[in-house]
Amino acid sequence: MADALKAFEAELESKNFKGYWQNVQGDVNREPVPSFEPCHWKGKDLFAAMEKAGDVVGLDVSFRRVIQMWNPSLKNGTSRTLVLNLQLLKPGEDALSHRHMAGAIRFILKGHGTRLIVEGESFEIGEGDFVTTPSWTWHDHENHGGQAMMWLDGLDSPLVRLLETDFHEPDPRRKQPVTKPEGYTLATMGALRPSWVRQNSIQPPAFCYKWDDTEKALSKVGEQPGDPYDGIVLEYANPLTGGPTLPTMSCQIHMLRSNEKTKTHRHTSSTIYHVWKGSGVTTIGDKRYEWEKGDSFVVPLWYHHRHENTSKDPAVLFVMSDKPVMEALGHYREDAKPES
Ligand code: GTQ
Ligand code: FE2
Repeated sequence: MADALKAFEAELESKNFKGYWQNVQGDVNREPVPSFEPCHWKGKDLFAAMEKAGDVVGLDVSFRRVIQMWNPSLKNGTSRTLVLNLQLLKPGEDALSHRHMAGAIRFILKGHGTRLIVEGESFEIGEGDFVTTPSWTWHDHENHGGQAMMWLDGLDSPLVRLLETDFHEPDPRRKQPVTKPEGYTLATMGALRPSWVRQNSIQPPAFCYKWDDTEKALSKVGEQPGDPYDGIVLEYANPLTGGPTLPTMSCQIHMLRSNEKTKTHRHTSSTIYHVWKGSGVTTIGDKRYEWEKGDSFVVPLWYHHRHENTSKDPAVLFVMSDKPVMEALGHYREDAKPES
């Protein structure tokens, strides 16, 4: 009998068929089992490494001077879908223009005087500013100031790699011309919009969210109860639709107030955190991760997690997650851990 089945399976295989009983779908799990693990990157190590990179890695060697928060439980990337990088651009440097399928965001950590040029608009950026370069937008960076600039890059390139849909085009012009007036997008794609300009319904416009505004918003909502699992949360919304930052990622600022402790939950989206201010502890699964300014960490999907601000000052975290992907596919689920 067993021999007959084996022979049958061989026959199926020879014709490019597979029986469902041949373990096609592997072990069936009753709930998500992530294949990658939490990870914590120390800011001290990251910035020391980047200082070295500034000495030994020129833009002739590397198109962008970038160090990845590599999750060693993955071949590449920070989570299954997203990657968090640190980029350094030294005074006088130009990072040449290109565009790619991967959507990207920048969160500026250090310095001022650099310009990010996206789709013909030049954005002057400073610490705490947040800029999007949505999928397939031309982007180059130039540091004509006297200060080294460092920012976080968040990209959905691991997801693009999974989907194998990457297009990637170096700009034949090397640098793109600035064709839009200063402040163009802010003035036309916020609450006031020219009626004749047609908008892309999937990709948001490239947009710059200034830290001053973020800080103001934080102070306006800082006394409210906030979210029981994340504290105070501000999302960098698509200015046209109010939807997520990019179709593939939601970026947010979280604030945990003095000694605030959140409740425990889990969800089918994975989240990457970078500590912008303050210090605290995040429990992921059964492990505690003590973090401080400059650190990054990742919470894979379906891991229980909770946060605690262990200091008297507010803790502010820059956060990105793939929740929009899960929501668009109908895969988003969330559940609270019953209090013990
Ligand atoms: O600045 O264009 O961190 O293309 C990775 C890929 C930054 C960029 C990254 C990129 C860029
Ligand atoms: Fe890029």
